Amino acid sequence: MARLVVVSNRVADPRKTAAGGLAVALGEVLNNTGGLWFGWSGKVVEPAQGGRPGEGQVHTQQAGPVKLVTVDLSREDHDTFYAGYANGVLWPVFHYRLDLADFDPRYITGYRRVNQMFARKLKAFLRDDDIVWVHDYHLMPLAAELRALGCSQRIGFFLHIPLPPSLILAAIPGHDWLIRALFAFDLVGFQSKADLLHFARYAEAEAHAHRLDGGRWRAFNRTVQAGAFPIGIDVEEFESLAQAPEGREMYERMTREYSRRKLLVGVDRLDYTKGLPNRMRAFRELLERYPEHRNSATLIQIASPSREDVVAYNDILKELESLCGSINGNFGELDWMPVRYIHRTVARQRLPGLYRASRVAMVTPLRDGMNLVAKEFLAAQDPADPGVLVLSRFAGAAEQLRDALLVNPYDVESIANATHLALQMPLEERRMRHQQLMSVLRSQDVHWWCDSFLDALVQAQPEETGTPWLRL
Ligand code: GDG
Repeated sequence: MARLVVVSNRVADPRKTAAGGLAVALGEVLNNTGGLWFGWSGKVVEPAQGGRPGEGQVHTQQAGPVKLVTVDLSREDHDTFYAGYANGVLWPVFHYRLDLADFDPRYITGYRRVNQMFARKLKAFLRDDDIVWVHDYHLMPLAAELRALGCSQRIGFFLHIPLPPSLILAAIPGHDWLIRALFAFDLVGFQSKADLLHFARYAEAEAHAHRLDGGRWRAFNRTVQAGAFPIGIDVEEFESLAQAPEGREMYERMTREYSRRKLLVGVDRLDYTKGLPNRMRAFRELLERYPEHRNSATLIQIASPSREDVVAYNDILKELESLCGSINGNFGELDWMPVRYIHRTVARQRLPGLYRASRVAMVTPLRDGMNLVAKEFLAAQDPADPGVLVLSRFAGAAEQLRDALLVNPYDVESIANATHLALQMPLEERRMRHQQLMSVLRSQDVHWWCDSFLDALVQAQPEETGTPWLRL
């Protein structure tokens, strides 16, 4: 294969385990092709230090055979492109939360400016036969900007978060520009069939695209191929993490500590999409409705800090703290705390042990592109005595993981009932469900995801480039 160039908002060093499964999987292809990974350095430059909008210093670093290229952002660009448009408009709206979006017109200007800058800086590193793979909602106009500079490489895009139905998308000022920009890619990948359907409906109804064969749509003088490529995890890497000393030590410590209790686990970035308050209400409902779980069931909820400079995240933090406090205050005993809430990041090596010691995982996002925690929990289980996954039907993972206990995350009683079922599920049924779920996980793991996307990108039919339609 030609050299792979990955572009994403943040860049990880694929040699470090802490980077996670995605970085490891991309790292493998990057290593094999002597590839390049391009994105933001994570550094914000204040005006007093010379930070100017649309400009940023470029840093290069070699990570084995892979070149890491990163760019600094000025304060203005960070606040408008990253905090403003990406996380204040696209993140909430794509998760169906129009009520949380802030359509300040400065944000879209910053978003365009940074995508233009990324295109300019990246172009200097590109070779004619590179395959470029752009990731996520921060960079939707990147191919259009590269095409406007004359780049004709094969360029694919993968959206890690959901794509909402047209009527929600259409509420974004500039939505037509945003979706039109997707037509500058050769291949656009979504997490689920539902997201793909939303793209198809939007393309046909709003952009008047013609549907061609082979999952292709034609509009704006371009043809784009689109498909669902549900992201997976590195099952083997996760299984071996569970067997590694830190994973085992965590497992043994948790099983010893909670030998008289049944553990439930939740692991999420602290984000309003993850349905954390409703999960706590469901746990309270479980204790109210099914008193046999009092003095027995303990929910460990890891809520790792994220995007703390965005206001909506502080609201969710306060709500969660108050719910946990009131559950522990009302139900707790001297020797039993119903909820253990941890607002910190736990080392990745310890997660598999925690998952494996838990009888139930509560994965109840209100909306999620995929949700990798659901998959990691399953991969960490002991197949002879596995735990049960309670999973939101609105996570992309629910399309694949039909043998989980699927719940409506808005319906607190139904989550409580499913959790009760999960806690009581006989061994035979737990094993059967786990076996079915693992066969899905293994057949569509992160390597399958990477290979099938890149195969489709390589095979996508080449297109005319640099059309004036795409000038932004
Ligand atoms: C986006 C989409 C899509 C969490 N807390 C800790 C920790 N984590 C790790 C988990 C998992 C990852 O972070 C979270 O992945 P998710 O998929 O659950 O969610 P997002 O972060 O929102 O990811 C999502 C994903 O992109 C991939 O396409 O599935 O839908 O929203 O790996 O284990 N890791 C460590 N400590 C923590 O405290 N080490």
